[in-house]
Amino acid sequence: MRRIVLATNNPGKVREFNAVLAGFNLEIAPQSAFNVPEAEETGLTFVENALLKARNAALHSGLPALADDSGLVVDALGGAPGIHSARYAGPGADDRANIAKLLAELSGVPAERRTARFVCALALLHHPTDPTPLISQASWEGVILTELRGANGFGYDPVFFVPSEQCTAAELEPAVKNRLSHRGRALARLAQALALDPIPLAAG
Ligand code: ITT
Repeated sequence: MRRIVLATNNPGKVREFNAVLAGFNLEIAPQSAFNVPEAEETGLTFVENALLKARNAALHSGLPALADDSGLVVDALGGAPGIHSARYAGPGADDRANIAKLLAELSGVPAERRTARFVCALALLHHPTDPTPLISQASWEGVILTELRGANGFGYDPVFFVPSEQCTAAELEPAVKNRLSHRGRALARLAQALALDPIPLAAG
């Protein structure tokens, strides 16, 4: 069994990764097990920040590392909150505060202009100085509602309406969200890249 460290401190992401990766031949170690310090997310793109987080976790754990950088891109806000989604309402902001700020910024914007997408970039580094990481990215289209609906998921899920399902991401069963979502589909692409990868992940 190949062992990798999952480079995230977000419990919502951990739940989704563990559910999707359960079918892979991988043993997933949380980065909390290695006291990995917070990575400085200085990149300007999701991909750059995913690489920074994976490199930081690989360095401090000695294991191959998988990181996710993700966020919500809202057309009427010029792409905000984007790479700043986790702390949109300020340092230490929680999901409620971030959603409240999002709805305030969109106040008065009509339904047809409330289009948005979740974006997820994944980076898998074989080791900290790996010059050939595996990268995948996917997005998920939706519309931002004016009020919260549903209790599943995390982050902006309660205001992210999914047209194909006629409900919010927070009203979807977790398995359905993982099949449709930016993260679920980026992971499926990463699995394809991993299957073709000539570089072995070190056996744990
Ligand atoms: P790590 O860096 O430790 O992984 P984080 O939450 O700080 O955790 P990001 O910088 O990638 O991670 O921020 C992603 C934010 O985007 C996340 O906190 C949510 O607010 C939002 N987000 C990402 N995926 C989401 C999803 O599936 N559903 C709802 N919100 C999501």
